[in-house]
Amino acid sequence: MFWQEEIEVISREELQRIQLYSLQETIRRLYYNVPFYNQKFRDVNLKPDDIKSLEDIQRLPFTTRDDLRENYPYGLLAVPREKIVRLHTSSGTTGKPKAIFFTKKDIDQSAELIARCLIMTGVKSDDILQNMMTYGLFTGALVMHYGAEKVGILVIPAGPGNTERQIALMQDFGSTCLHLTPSYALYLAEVMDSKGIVPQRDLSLRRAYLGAEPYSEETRIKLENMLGIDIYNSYGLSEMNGPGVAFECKYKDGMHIWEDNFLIEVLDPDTDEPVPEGQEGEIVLTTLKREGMPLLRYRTKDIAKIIPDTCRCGRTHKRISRIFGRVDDMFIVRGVNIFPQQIERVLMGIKGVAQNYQIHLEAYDKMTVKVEIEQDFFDGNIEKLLALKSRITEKLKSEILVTPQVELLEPGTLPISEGKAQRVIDNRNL
Ligand code: DLL
Repeated sequence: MFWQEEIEVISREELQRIQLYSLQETIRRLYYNVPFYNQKFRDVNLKPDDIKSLEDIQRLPFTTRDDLRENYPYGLLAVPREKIVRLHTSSGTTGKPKAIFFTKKDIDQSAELIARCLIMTGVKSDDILQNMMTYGLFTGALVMHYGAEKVGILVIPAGPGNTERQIALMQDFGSTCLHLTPSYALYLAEVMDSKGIVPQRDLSLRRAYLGAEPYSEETRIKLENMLGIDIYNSYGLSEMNGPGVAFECKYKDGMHIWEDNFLIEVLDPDTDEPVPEGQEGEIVLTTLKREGMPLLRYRTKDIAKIIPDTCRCGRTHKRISRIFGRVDDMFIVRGVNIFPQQIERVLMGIKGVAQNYQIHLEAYDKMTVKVEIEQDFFDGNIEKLLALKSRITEKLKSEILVTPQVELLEPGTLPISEGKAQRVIDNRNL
């Protein structure tokens, strides 16, 4: 089922023709309307007419998060301020947030992309979406909300938190779809379990859309089993509208990136050179349809790869893999590069591990993985507990090549997350 069949199954040649046209148009607007980009073009002695093919994109300057911060608040607008109808921000760990602006047309376009995503997963007019992302400056909830309304389904603007009320809403209104972060989904599943709610029996849920933070295939499988639903991965970032950049279809084998809206490059983060399809690298995105605040070659810092073949669903837009991690998420223990994702993948694949974990970095060579395990393990049988602990330690060691300290905790010990979880607590003085 398609939202707009024509564009979703368009031939690659035609898609590239549209991309080139949109790229040239975007560049012209940036050159003439945004002093920051005008200067960047001058720095490399480039005029809009020099861009004659999609490959020429490699001659264009990058845009970084720091560029967004330095031009905060209004410096990157490509239209008069009066044409802007919405602001979103994305906060990083340091400094000013990044401000992202939408014109009316941008709002419509982002809703259009979400509509494609939802329909792609089989949403029909009788579906009911409980939107458990945060409403407000974060893009997660509002962008999804407008897209779901465009499809014409009932949206429950629940926002995150108050998990018992969330479950009551699901029961009272028969929610069929959920939109939330994976860490909150893990907590939700745990609460349902502790209250004796069997989603398959007591609720009408069919699917959930999980995104805004990395999670592994193991977590998807665990949650699908606990909740008895299909879980679809959703990728996006505020700088590119928020959710709706790339989304899984019903085959759940990579996320289709809407290439008529976003030009994707996958670059080696060290050399900035493109890597071959199928190889991991940093995702770099250029907006092709943005009116208010187009961005050129934006360094997302997210690491993923393009899945080379075409998808069984018939859509011609390329797919990206799960996001492996962020370039800046990586930490080093005893000289070994480690991504939090690797630890998550191992933990969520081990029977007996519950839903929550945290990684504590204490010194250059000391890392503690605190992990909640199922309540049954605290029945006084120390051997069973120790066996689980050594299984977790061994499996982690074989994945990350260093031996972490492992601390087993009862469910409900670690802080819960209703939005993006903080998985790594870095106590080192680096
Ligand atoms: O998280 C937008 C969003 C909302 C996406 C709801 C999906 C669903 P930001 O707060 O700007 O925007 O954070 C963007 O989150 O660069 C990735 O590092 C990470 N991220 C987003 N989706 C995924 C995903 C929203 N599916 C940053 N898997 C991105 C892994 C993700 N990481």
